[in-house]
This record gives sequence, C-alpha cells and structure tokens, in this order.
Amino acid sequence: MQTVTAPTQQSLVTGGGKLQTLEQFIIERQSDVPGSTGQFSRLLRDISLAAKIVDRDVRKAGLVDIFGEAGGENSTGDTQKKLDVLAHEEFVRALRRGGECCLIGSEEHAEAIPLKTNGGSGRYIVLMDPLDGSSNVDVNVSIGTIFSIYRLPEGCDDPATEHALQPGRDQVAAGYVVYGSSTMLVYTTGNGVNGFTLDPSIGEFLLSHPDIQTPKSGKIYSINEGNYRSWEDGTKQYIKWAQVEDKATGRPLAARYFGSFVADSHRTLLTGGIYIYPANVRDPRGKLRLMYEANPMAFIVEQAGGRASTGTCPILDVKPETLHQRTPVYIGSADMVAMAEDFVAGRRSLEG
Ligand code: FDP
Repeated sequence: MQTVTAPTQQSLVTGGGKLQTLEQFIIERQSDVPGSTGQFSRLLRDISLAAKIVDRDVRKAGLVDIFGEAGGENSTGDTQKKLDVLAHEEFVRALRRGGECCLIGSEEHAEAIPLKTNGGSGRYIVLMDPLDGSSNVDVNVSIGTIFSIYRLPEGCDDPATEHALQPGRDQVAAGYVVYGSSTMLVYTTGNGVNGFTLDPSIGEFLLSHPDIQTPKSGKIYSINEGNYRSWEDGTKQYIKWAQVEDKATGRPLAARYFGSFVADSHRTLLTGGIYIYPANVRDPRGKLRLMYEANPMAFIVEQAGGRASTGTCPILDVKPETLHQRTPVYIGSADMVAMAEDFVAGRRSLEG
C-alpha cells in the first residue's frame, strides 16, 4: 500500500512558503502606491474584521437561535433571514466604527446609509450583500458576503444614494467572503486577484491563493435549470448545446448549482466554467443585483482573466439607475462566456 505523508501545518496554507496575513499583505501593497494615506488599508481591515465576526455567527448558527426567518422583507422583497439582518448589522457597525467609509449601500436597506464618521474624513462608499445565498443558511450550504468599494466623488460632502450609482468600471476594489468548508476572503484592487483563508486557530486570514487566474475554459455550467421554460431562446440553446456529446469540445459539460452566488462564482473562478442567471419571464432583468452582486464579481472575474457579461454587454459597462437594480449575469471562463454571448445574440445556434 502506498504511504501518504501528512502535509505540515505550514504547507496546508502556503505551499511551504512564508505565512502572510491579510493585514501584512494589505500594508505591503499600500507602500506600492506613493502618497497613499492608509485609509483604504484600514477600510479593508474593517471589512475583514466584520467578516470574521459573521463567520463566527455562521459557525454557531445551529447552536444558538439565529437560523430561520427574521419576519421581514428586504429592499427587493426577499424574506429576510435572521443571519441576513445580523450580518448587515455587523458590517455597518464595523464600517461605522472604522471611520473610513462615508456611505453604505446594502441589500438589506432600501436607501444607502450615510455614516457620520470620526471627524467626517471617510471618503469611501461600500456597497454590499452582507449575506448572499441566504436561502441556503438553514441547510448548511456555503453562503457569502460580497462587497464593492467606490470613492465619494470629489467635492461631495453630503453622501447620498445617488453618489453610489457609479459604473462598475469605477470600482476601487471588490471582494467576497465565502463561508464554506473553510472561510475565504478574495479581493481585487484592479491589480490581480488574491485569496486568503481564515485560520480559525489564530483568527487571521492567510494568503492561500495568490494571483488567482480563471482557466480560459472549463467543464461546468451553473444555472437554475428549473427556470428553463422562462428563458429567452439564446440561453436555452446554449444550455442544450452544452449538453450535446462532442469529444472535440469536451462536451457534455457537467452541471453544478448551489443556488448561492458567492459559492457558485468561487468554484467557477478557481476551476473554470460558466455561471448564468439570465433574464426570464418573471424577472425580465434577471434576479441578481447589479451594484453589490454582479459588479463586484465581474471586477474580480475580469481581473482573473475571465469575462462577465449581461449576455449583450460587459456588466462593468452598465450604467446604474438604482441601488437595487437587477441584471442578467453570464460570468466565468472567457471562452465560455463569449460562446454564450454568441448564442444570446443569435450568432450561433444548436445547428451550427
Ligand atoms: P438567495 O436568494 O438565496 O439570497 O441573489 C440571491 C441568490 O440567493 C443568489 O445567491 C443565488 O445564486 C440566487 O439568488 C438563487 O436564486 P434561485 O433560487 O432563483 O436559483
């Protein structure tokens, strides 16, 4: 029988290299930018602190009374779970206390929330889905937090919802936290994508996935196929095409769908593939929210060499109209998303 050597504690996370905490990494990157004041680094530190608190709550969820519904609806009419509300409050508290953020837009709040920061110096806007995939909370499937960061426009001293309505291309940074078999924080500032795994024994995020690159193509499609009949024709044809057997193009593709955008996107980012939440008859603009789901994920995926589209144009080019607007999403490996766009545009069909 073959003997397998157990990996050392260090090699589990770093491949044997030097351990680097998220905080060390952020400080190192800050010194690459001449004249930076440290505000942005402190903002990321505040976000990672809130993520650790939410992680703690998620891990305890079966033991204390935080499973189940909170008894209300959020800004877009979804039933709020207790953990949705808790995560929203933890992020708002951490950002308020930190003082670097002047405005928060959250899935759980109809209007953006202006913050009276320490001395009023905070110039960053944070848009977030504090707990994405909450219909999975009670059944122990991975969930997440998504965030998107913008600058308050120059000359504006009275931050309000309209200042948050900036196109995805103007994001200063974006990231997500996935609370899964381990907890990971993945983020970009427009200079590549890096992933950090929470080591619960020391309470630190450690660099575990430096410079993430999405494969140009993959073997998985991810979509809620129960909605098939309500999609428009191009998406129907793309999925049928993905199911056809063809050795040369690696088909049929496999289907995987958690129903948790962060978890499905995380898998797609690391292993390649395509995630789709298309427009449908019930929701002509799809289901996912542009400002705090699609835009941050699109920024990350593009930075990792992938592609993110509404089916007809890059997500990052969509002009925002409202904080909670929805958009169709086709995201993942560049070649696969380009192919899906061809189907949506009618440039390709099942026949050829
Ligand atoms: P949820 O409603 O559980 O919060 O945008 C929210 C989201 O989950 C995504 O995380 C997920 O991918 C999608 O909705 C699931 O929607 P369907 O149940 O319609 O597939």
